[in-house]
Amino acid sequence: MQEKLKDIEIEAQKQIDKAASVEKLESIRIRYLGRKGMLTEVLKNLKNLSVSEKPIVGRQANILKQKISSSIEARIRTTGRHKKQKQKADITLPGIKPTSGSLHPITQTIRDICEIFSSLGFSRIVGPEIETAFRNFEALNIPLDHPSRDSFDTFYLNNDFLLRSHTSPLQIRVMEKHKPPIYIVMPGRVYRPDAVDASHSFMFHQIEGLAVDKTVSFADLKGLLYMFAKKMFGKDTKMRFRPHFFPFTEPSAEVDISCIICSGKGCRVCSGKGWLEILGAGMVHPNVFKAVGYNYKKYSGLAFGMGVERIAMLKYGIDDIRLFFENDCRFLRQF
Ligand code: 2U9
Repeated sequence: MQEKLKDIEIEAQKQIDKAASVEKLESIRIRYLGRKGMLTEVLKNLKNLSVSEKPIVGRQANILKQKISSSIEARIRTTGRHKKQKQKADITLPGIKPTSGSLHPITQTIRDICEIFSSLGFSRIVGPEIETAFRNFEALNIPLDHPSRDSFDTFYLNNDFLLRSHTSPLQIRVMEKHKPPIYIVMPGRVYRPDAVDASHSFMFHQIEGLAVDKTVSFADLKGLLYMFAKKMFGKDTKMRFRPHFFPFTEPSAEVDISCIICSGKGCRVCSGKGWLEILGAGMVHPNVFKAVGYNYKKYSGLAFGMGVERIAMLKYGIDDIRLFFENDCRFLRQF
């Protein structure tokens, strides 16, 4: 009986090695391991063996059963892979669509804003986030003892360098190097000592603009920003200027647009006022021109600044600034 088992093993292995299809292997399984298969027959006939032979043959038959079964499985896997590789060449199968990402809403908003100013003759420039205290404050007419410095005084690296609190020091860099005419917009990250909540973040993005030329006027500033607001928020957008104070511009204004939700009637988004503040602006202060060595009698300049997150929140109806920085794909996928 033990010899018979050896013969079965050799023969089964030969057939398994030769089998070239899953169907063929299935028929081998039936032949050896099926209900009427050779090995099943051996096990059924155990009862006719002697008491001493019975456990030995039983154990060997079971081991062989396991061996043949594993051998068939292994062969199925290789013939299966062979088959799959062949199927790869089936060019009639539909393709697998790759998932595509999209631009972050802040990146998208920066691009939208810069494109509008580019169509109005402004060049986009970027600069370092680490700045000198001189360019971030003194050159912008914010001396050490100025009260407005408190809301900007931010992340110092040492006595002289800090993370910029606005992109304005970049305008200083440009004016230090170049003579007018200058027409530039500057997007970038800025840092403030603000506690994080739904509308504040210690880091956010700004876009500032600067135009310096021989005859730049407040009328140019109004016309430019009105054009921007219509292109960004729709052609029926209205705009108003409210007098304000900034150290680096004089005169200065805060600029509102008619509420994009209620068109000025008053709603929850505009707190019933009908207006939404979108940016600050003004004419460049003579002290700023002095700091960069420009003749303030020869040149005049307009400047403006806006928070990108605020613009994106208004445009897309987002009520919490933190959503921009959490990297939650459920939020980001909507853009
Ligand atoms: C130079 C001269 C003048 C840039 C300006 C504002 C007004 C302003 C705020 C809007 C919201 C900052 O992001 S925010 O918190 N900005 O209101 N910015 S005028 O004026 C300059 C800049 C550079 C050399």
